[in-house]
Amino acid sequence: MPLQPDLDLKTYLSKKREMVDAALKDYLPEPEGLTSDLIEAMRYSLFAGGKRLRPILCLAGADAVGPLEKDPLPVACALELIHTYSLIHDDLPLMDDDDLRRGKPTSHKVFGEPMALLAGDGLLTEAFRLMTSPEMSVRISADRLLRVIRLIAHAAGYGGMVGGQAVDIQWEGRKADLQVVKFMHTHKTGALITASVVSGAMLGGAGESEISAITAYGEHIGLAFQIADDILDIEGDSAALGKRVGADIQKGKMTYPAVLGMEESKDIQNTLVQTAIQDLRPFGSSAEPLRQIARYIIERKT
Ligand code: GRG
Repeated sequence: MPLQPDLDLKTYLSKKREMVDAALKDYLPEPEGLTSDLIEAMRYSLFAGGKRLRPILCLAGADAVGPLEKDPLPVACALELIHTYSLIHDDLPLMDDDDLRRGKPTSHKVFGEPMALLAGDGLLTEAFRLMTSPEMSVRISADRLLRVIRLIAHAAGYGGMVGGQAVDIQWEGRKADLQVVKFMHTHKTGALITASVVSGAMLGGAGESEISAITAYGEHIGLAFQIADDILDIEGDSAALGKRVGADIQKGKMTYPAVLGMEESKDIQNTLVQTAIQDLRPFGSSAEPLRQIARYIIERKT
């Protein structure tokens, strides 16, 4: 896709989303045989209408450093599988106990708790199978691919998303300070967002200085994304979001607005986005999608 400074983000996002959706349909098996209910549950959440932000960040990270179009797709889709698994597990009664996600009944409401748990497990493990598919090793060197997989495993695991979720659960209903809330946000949400854009850049052939710049960008937008999510939970529209608002306050979750107030939280998210855009200074117009995505992250309504 030719990239220009006057790029229309809406068109860019919808083209990438279509590309990801088509690939996901291709990669996921059809429900059949004895495991058809499990596959149905995996597909239900995956195709429930997410924004596909993580795969798009992966593709945009690759676009920023090189003209490759197709190579990152299995990794981009794997990121969405991991994200979807985390949402299914997060919605379970033993965690956040939510009935609605992406505007639809949550997985356990439709398929029951055991099948929802297994659908999440199935998506997580399939992500790693996808990243190691022969398609990936045709043009990406084994060293580079291993580095990408290790990065994503770290971001999804105890050192990232799972670790952040554990701290989030342990601090529910307790008054946390900014240091703890920042830890939760950067791990629970920020880590996978950072890994998404960095993995794309790595697959696109980025050198070490480009990887450092993109990592800084990812960390800044990752935290901004979760602060925006905190704000949407207070000021957002539940119909547009496809989930109930006000849940954080009701569950006694520690958020940026709860610790710092709304005005300061908005100032911080704006500063984070400006910093993220500055992180991209080494890149030219090829990074324009990433610049615009940074702004979109705090302007979004869903
Ligand atoms: C259960 C291991 C485990 C982890 C859960 C990410 C997470 C950790 C829980 C999700 C809870 C939540 C609502 C976090 C806020 C940030 C977030 C990940 C929002 C949803 O992401 P979007 O807005 O969703 O990208 P869509 O539906 O567009 O894909």
